[in-house]
Amino acid sequence: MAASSRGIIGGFAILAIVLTGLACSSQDEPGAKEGAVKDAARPGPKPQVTAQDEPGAKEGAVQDPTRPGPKPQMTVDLGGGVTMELILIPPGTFDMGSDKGQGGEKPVHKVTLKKGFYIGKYEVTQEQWQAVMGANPSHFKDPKKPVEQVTWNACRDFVAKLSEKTGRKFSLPSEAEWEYACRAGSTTEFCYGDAEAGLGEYAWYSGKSGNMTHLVGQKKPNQFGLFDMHGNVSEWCEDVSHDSYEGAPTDGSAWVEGGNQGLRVVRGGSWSRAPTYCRSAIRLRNDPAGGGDFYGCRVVLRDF
Ligand SMILES: [Ca+2]
Repeated sequence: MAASSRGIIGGFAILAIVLTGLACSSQDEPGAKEGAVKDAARPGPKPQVTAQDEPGAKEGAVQDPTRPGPKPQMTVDLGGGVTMELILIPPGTFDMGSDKGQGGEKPVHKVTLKKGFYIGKYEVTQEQWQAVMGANPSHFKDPKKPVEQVTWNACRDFVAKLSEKTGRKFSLPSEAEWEYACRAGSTTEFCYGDAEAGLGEYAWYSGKSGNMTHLVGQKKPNQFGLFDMHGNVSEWCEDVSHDSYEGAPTDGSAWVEGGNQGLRVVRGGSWSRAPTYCRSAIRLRNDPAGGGDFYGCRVVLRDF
């Protein structure tokens, strides 16, 4: 009897170890943290699949194309055969910043985005900029390359004119929206992990870019299905630059009070930057009237 009991107890112990092991491996996966959408964090290049759940959709829910609600992707017609694709990012909570990064990336703090939002699947391209603004200021000319040599001020003009043209209210992303979208459930230095060695699969960056921009969407997307969040062109965000996250909003809104009012934030690094400047948490900044051939943007749509 005693031996049998030990056997049963032993069996439970083994089961507990197995379950514990499973729990640990699950937590190690990107997206296993609170608020992350599990489907969106699954490995594998299935962005369309990962983004199909609507905000608040339960894991494993069967997709029903007839049910009401925002669609996982949206295509905006800009006329002349030019379109812009957006991807719906689900609401959630994430840890913004990095304890291992530069001062401005600290302290790591929780941010909760209560509502989903659409964000550009790609950086704004030159043909999109041309369709909205009637000109193309870029140095590395190609309709399907990201627009560059655009200032923060010019990008604000772009989203205003894009809003007029389409009747939808577009904005530049907040830093929090940008980082949440870039991380796509990951807690690592890059959307795929910590190793700089893997960056070439996801990004055009210094030493691997041929010292130029590239057509958008050529590298792997992140788990939300977004391309070129790391590298290609750095992306202007709405926020004023702050030297740290002390006092930062925790609701995902742009931080435009206080700080260095003469500087705006750029995110994600570019074709001219080393890997560390392409990390998910890195915060760079510049004069809103400044810009070079490594500054571009990506749009968000919050009202839908
Ligand atoms: Ca980029």
